[in-house]
Amino acid sequence: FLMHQNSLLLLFWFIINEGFLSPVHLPLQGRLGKEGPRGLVGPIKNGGAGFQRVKRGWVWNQFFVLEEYMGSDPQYVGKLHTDLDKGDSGVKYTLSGEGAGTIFTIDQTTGDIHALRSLDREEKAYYTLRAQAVDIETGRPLEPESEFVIKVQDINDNEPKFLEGPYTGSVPEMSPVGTYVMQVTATDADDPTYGNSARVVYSILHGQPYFSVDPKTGVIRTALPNMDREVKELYHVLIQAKDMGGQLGGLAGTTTVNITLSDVNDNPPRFSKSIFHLRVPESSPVGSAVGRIKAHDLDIGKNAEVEYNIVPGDGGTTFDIATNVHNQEGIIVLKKPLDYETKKAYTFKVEASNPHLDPRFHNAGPFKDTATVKVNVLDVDEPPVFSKPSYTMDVYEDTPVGIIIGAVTAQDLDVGSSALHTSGKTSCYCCISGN
Ligand SMILES: *[C@@H]1O[C@H](CO)[C@@H](O)[C@H](O)[C@H]1NC(C)=O
Ligand SMILES: [Ca+2]
Ligand SMILES: [Ca+2]
Ligand SMILES: [Ca+2]
Ligand SMILES: [Ca+2]
Repeated sequence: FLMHQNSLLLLFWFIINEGFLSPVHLPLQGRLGKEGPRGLVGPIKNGGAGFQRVKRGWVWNQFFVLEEYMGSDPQYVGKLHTDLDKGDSGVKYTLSGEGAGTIFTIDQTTGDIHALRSLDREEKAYYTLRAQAVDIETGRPLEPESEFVIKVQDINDNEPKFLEGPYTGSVPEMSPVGTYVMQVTATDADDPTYGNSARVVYSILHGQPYFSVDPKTGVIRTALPNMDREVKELYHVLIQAKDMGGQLGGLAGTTTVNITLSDVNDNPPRFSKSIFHLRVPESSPVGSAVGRIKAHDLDIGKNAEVEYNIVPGDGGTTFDIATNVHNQEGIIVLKKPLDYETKKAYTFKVEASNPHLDPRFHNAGPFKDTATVKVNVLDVDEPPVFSKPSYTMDVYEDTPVGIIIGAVTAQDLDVGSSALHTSGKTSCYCCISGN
């Protein structure tokens, strides 16, 4: 309804401006008529009278026709007129150029121009035509042929459109209020040089209180402090662009903007428990992995990389710890041989920290976690061990069977159940037993 009222007002304005308020002899001169050089064609051609003669009636530059006109009758555009026309039908007006005869018709006698169909300014904003007035009897031109423009006058029939939408954007979590996220732009096909039909104002329909949009520029910024990726990572923001300067009655378009909070290192690694128990056989070789512990980090990527260290002291010298880069577990590695008979348990502290730190999050205390590792060494039923890996014995040839030629010694290292002897140490004598 408002749009129609607008159109009517415009129409009236033109009738008043182009018709009633113009000098009677210049009913067709457009608003821009004084500026264009064409306006001088008549007077100059007509000689020395110059600008005094400007009121002579064969001067115009621009007509206006309202776009998207829905009336049942052809829309009146304007009137050609020459002073040589005495109203006795002695003059014939003709039209040529863009749309002449198809879109625009002229009444040969009266010079009235009409538009036969509705026009779309967004498709074509100007039509350039030529007018001629000839003597109806002789066909002789009464005036020089004159070029003029019919301008299609804008109405607000296009809503702003986000041609590049939908959008995705990203901003670091924990950003201060007012941090730039991205810019969205809506385009309005209507005439930006006339009225407010293409004057776009942005607003946010969904996404408050987290984000805001600048009404003029479409720049989206954060509007809430301490937005935490580990709590909520993805936001769906709905932005509206409305023409008529955002006023009631304006046309609107919307776009969605998916905004992801990117990660910052605001979480230290945390052990799931304060004590880890490991049971390690005393026979484990040096360099082997004897246990795994895990500190979990809520962040992602680089910010979730965990570095493990054994806190110096106590039982720490027997073990080492390294990170499994695939799952960020701490792998406890045996650094020295274990011996159940010598030491049955070890206790040491392990620290988990991030190698990539963000100094903004250090004021809330140490950015790491510690846990205790208790290792129980398991006794292994070890076989007896010979005193030497090999023995050499010298024997004379012809030595008779059964003669002792030497002895080997083996020892059982286990405490308690000895397979050989209660002393734990046994010697055996060797002799030649056969051929
Ligand atoms: C925004 O997120 C929604 C839901 O996750 C998804 O369906 C849509 O495709 C996303 N839009 C863009 C532009 O990524
Ligand atoms: Ca249009
Ligand atoms: Ca328009
Ligand atoms: Ca518009
Ligand atoms: Ca984080």
